[in-house]
Order: sequence, then C-alpha cells, then structure tokens
Amino acid sequence: MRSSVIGISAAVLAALTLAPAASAAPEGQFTGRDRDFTLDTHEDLLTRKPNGQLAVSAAVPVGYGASTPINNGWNNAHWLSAGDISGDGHPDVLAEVNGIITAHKHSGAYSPANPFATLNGTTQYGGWGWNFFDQKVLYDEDGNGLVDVTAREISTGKIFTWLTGIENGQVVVSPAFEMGTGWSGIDQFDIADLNFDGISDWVVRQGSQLVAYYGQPAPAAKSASPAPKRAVTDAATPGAKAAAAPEFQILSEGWDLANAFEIKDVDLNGKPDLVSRLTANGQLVAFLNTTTEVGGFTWYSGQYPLGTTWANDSFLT
Ligand SMILES: [Ca+2]
Ligand SMILES: [Ca+2]
Ligand SMILES: [Ca+2]
Ligand SMILES: [Ca+2]
Repeated sequence: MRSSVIGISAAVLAALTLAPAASAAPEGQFTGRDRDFTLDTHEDLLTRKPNGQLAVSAAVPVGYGASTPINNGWNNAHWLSAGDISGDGHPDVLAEVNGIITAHKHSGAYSPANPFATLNGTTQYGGWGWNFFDQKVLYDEDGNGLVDVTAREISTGKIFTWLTGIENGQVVVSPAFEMGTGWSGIDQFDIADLNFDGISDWVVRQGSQLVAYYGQPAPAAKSASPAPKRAVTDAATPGAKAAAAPEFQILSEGWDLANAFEIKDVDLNGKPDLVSRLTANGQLVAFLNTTTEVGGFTWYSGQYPLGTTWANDSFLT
C-alpha cells in the first residue's frame, strides 16, 4: 500500500479511507478523558514548549489556537499527560520525574488574563517506580469518571492498567491489572473507544503502520470489585479471548513519517480523530473520523493540516 510518491504528500502518510457504502450512525461520544483546560466544554491541546513551559492551545473549529503558557519548569519531566484524577471534572496534569508521578490539579478556573492560575496544588499519584514503564496513557478504563494509567513495562513488553479512585478525599491507585502481552514492538500508543461499544481500543504504531486493536469485553467480573472493562490482549493473537468487536484494523500506512501521535476530537463532532506530526516539516495533521461502525470498524479522511505551531513541542496530549 505504500505510495511511491517522494516527500510529504497525502498519499504517503495516509489513513485508509475505504469506507463502506452504508454504516450505522454513531451512538456515542468521545469519552474516557477530558482535556478541557479553558472550560468551554471543548478538549484542548496541551504541550511542553522547548523552553520547558507547559502550554494550552484552545480548541477552535477546526484545530487548535495559539499556545498559551500556563506553567514554567517542566523540562525535567520524563512524561506528562492530562486528565481528571481528583473528581472535580477538570483536567489535572500528571508528570513523571525520576519514577514519581505528581498530579498538578486544575484550579477549577481559567482566565486568559491570568493563565498561570490554571493549576493550583499537587498530589502524588501512586507510589514510585513509574520509570520502569513507558508508553503511558491516561484513559478511564472502568468508567468511574477518573482517568486511569495504562502503560508498558519496559523489561517485559506487558501492558498494565492502574485504576484511579478517591477514598476519604484522597486519590488512591489500585494494584496493576495485566492487560496485554507482547507489546515490545510498538513505539506510539493512545487509547480511545473508537467504535463506541463501551470498550477501550488501543491504537499503536507498529513499524510504518498505525493499527487499532479493538478492545474485547472482559470476562464477567468474579467479584464486585472495580476492574477494567477490557479483556487482556495478546499482540500475537488479538481478540482471541472474545469475538465481539473486530480484532484489529490497519488505520494508516506511512506512519513512520510521523513523530507524534494522539487521538483527539479535532473537529468537535464527538468522534475521535487521529493526529500526527510530520517529522519532515513539523506540520500537525489530523485524519478526521468520517464513519463509525458501532462496535465495528472506523474510517478516516485524508490529511487535514493544523499548522506548525507545535513543531518543536513535546508530549502533545
Ligand atoms: Ca477548551
Ligand atoms: Ca477510571
Ligand atoms: Ca471500542
Ligand atoms: Ca472528530
């Protein structure tokens, strides 16, 4: 499927757009996380600038506006992302430094005149040792409204999920649930329920392909205790434990030309879109979800350019 076109063109880094002639209407909305820092109900783009500033780019139709710094001194973070872990419905910023994750809480207010007041207060998330894991993603795996951490153990290639809860006003983190094996070969990872069946889907880069592994339902819970809704997924035999959604789908070829990947609702229509950044020119591009088969496959447009504002940023989220 690789195009012979040289250079950056829609034909090279291209989502596959073989949408079926007819499909079911989507019945869900983009759920599982919320990165609306500006409190207008639209999820924004959070990045780290080259000078170490944390910056918010507010969602605009279609794309993201200028970077507004909201905090200084994030140079030493080995990872950062955002989601609500405190239960107030506003996105907190989680950052890992030397194996410790600290949550920087959203204050509950946002003012363009005083953006440095957006974050207010910190709390440690879980224990130590987060440096033994990479490909960390925030997504609400049990549907309790708080984002959970899913990450790959570097030494084994296994993927684990830790559920976030609140007890007596304190953030608590569950023991790890093993969610998958054989994932050493991926180098980009994000999670969303692409096909609106209530089960999280993993989207990974494997070589030059972007591939969706549609989540299968977990076996009936053995107890009333909270657990992820998603069954364990073996990279070699995806979906072998159940046969609800499709096992996997190659979403795009040519993804080796991208140096960043995120799932975001870029056009604010409630459907998750694919976002990447072209290594060659720093252009952020979106592949807009055009068709969702509920519980089935998903289909995307060609490249939609979003600009070079974030060409040198890290941890786009
Ligand atoms: Ca917003
Ligand atoms: Ca959760
Ligand atoms: Ca799904
Ligand atoms: Ca969308």
